[in-house]
Amino acid sequence: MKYLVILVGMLCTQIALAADVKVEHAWMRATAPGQEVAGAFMDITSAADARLVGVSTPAAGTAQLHTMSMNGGVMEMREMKEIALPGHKTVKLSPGGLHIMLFDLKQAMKPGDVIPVTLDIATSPRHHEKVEVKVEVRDLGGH
Ligand SMILES: [Cu+2]
Repeated sequence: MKYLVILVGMLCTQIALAADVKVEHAWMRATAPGQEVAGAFMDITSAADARLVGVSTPAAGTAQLHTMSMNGGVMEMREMKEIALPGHKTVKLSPGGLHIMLFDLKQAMKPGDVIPVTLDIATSPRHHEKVEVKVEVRDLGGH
């Protein structure tokens, strides 16, 4: 079923030249001293079927797309090659689910900081759009 959805999405995006992607509520938690890995979260809505295929930021050495799920009572995280963005549907990257994982953070993330993150979104097999997102660092008192 998942493959069918992806295939249909690819057919549809042939005619969509601009994805018109909206990103809202982009945030991450403030980091603890010495913490070099953190998740980033946001709501992504694309006007047309598209795929999030990459992410980068000057604030981290590496950024990956991740998914999290329960497996035999244990939370498991794994890297995704891409995240489908069905047209007119808001895809939520959130704690415990899909997320962006930042590795090798260059500096401590303090509440109020704003981290620039670039999303690489494929709107068709040949067309990519770079979407600049400002990720707000929040203190949720979790440390
Ligand atoms: Cu992760």
